[in-house]
Parts: sequence; C-alpha cells; structure tokens
Amino acid sequence: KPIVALESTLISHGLPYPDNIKVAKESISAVEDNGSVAATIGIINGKVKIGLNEDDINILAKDKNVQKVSNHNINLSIFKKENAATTVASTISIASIFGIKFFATGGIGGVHLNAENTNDVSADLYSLSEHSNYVICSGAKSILDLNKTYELLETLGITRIGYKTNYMPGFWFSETNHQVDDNFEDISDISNFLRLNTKLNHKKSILIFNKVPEINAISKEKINEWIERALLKAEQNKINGKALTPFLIKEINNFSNNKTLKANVSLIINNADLAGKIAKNFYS
Ligand code: PSU
Ligand code: MN
Repeated sequence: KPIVALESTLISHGLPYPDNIKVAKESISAVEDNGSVAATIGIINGKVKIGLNEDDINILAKDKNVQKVSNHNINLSIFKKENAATTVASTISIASIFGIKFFATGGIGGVHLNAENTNDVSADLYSLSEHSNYVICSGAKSILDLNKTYELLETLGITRIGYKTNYMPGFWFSETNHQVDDNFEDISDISNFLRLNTKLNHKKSILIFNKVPEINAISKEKINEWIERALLKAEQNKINGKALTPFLIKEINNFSNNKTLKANVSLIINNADLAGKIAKNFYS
C-alpha cells in the first residue's frame, strides 16, 4: 500500500506551538490528498504508534516532558512508558520493521559543524544506511556541515537524487554546491527507478531531494550569519548532544523573525505532498 511514514520530533522539538500542530495535520492531509496513507510515528505512554491520531499529536505538540528519541534511547522510553517523539533515525527503524518504504521529513540530521572536535554526527545518517527507505526531504538542515554530510552520505552508500534539482538543497536555502547523483524531472521516472531498486534488493536508503518552495527560500548568506550567532550562543550555554539541533533551530527562528520557521513549515508540507504523489505512483 502507498503508506508514507512521518516523523514526530519535528512536532515536539523542531517547531513551536501552534505551528507544530498545523504542520502535523497539513502533512497528513498533503499525503492523503494524493491518495496515499499517512502514518505519523511516535510513542505514547511507552507504546509505539504508527499513525498518530489528533489526541496523540496534541500530546507530542504541547507536553513539556516529551522525549526526543533516536535509535540509542527509544528502548528506554518504551521501558519507562514515556511520551516520546521519534527522529528520522528511529522513525525509519520502526517503519522498516513494518515494511513501510516511504518517509517524508523536512531536513535530515547530519554531520555537525565542528564535528572534528565534538564527534557529533546524527544517527540519521547511519539509520538511512541500515535500512532501505525512500526519503523525501530538503537535504540536511542548514545548521550542519553540509559538505561533510554530503560526503558521508556517499560513503554510507545512500543514493542522493534530485527532484527537479541538480544540487543538494540546503534546507532553508535552495541549493548547496553539491551535485546530486542524478536529477529526475518527473515522478513516474522516480517510481521506475525506485521499483528497480526494490527489485535489486538495494539495502540502503535513497534520498529524494525537494527544494524549499521558492517564495519561502532564504539566502545562504543571511542564514550563515544567523547560524554563527546561534552557534556562539550554544557554546556559551554549553548546549550539546540531542539538545543542540532544537536549540539552534529555535534561536535562528528568533534571529530571522520567523522567516526560517515559515520556510521550515512550507518545506515539510511540500515534502509530504511529493511523498504522497511518489508513493501513490509507485504502487499503481
Ligand atoms: N527536520 C526539521 N526539524 C527537526 C528535525 C528534522 O525540519 O527538528 C529533527 C529530525 O527528527 C531529525 C533530528 O532526525 O532533528 C536530528 O537530530 P540530531 O541532530 O540530534 O540527530
Ligand atoms: Mn547529535
């Protein structure tokens, strides 16, 4: 069936209330308007749920104690019967168990800036290489070292294709200077390629890059300025580990007068829409 998995960390930790509720709901509608089925994944009272309902989404969007779980700590939230939101890494781990191939998100995690000193590399990259999901995203988040992220994707055997783009997108900005492995101009060609991959039993994920809608794209120069300010603040406040990504995004939303938030909202829904279209085409 054309099922598209959606993650929940962007609801709990990526976006402020009430934008997070709007994005969660509109992403589901975007998938379903294309004839596919949306399955938002998260953990409610220690139970993994595939297909969060409105009440579940409200909990993850509003409750202050929601944990952010990746592959290393998801077991603990289940054990402690917590409410928890799944990242790209843990969402695709769960989706894979149940044979859900498609997954849409905003931007994946990756190699952080200054990773040569901190070793902070998102588990998203390794999870993508351990599973064979088809992931629609706008590249990796702008706050990361996108050069190193691009290279590590290649090293890990993850195919990077563009939908109407020759370059890997930069999340809030349209294009990095990193060439995609191939650019596809239409959805049926992407489906054909993914069908072949399924036949080949290719064991790694495939990233399908979709640019932020043009009217909400921000210049790379502006973004880099905000990132520098946010990184400085993170260092001063000794923010690290799983708190770093949400902290940086929040700070930059402030610096940008919510321009980045607007871009983030629009690209997530746009990616859900494309995922709904590709999944529908793939299974028909
Ligand atoms: N995309 C967004 N906002 C987010 C995230 C992605 O637009 O908040 C989340 C995803 O859940 C991703 C996670 O898996 O950030 C990466 O966190 P970390 O760098 O700690 O691995
Ligand atoms: Mn990290």
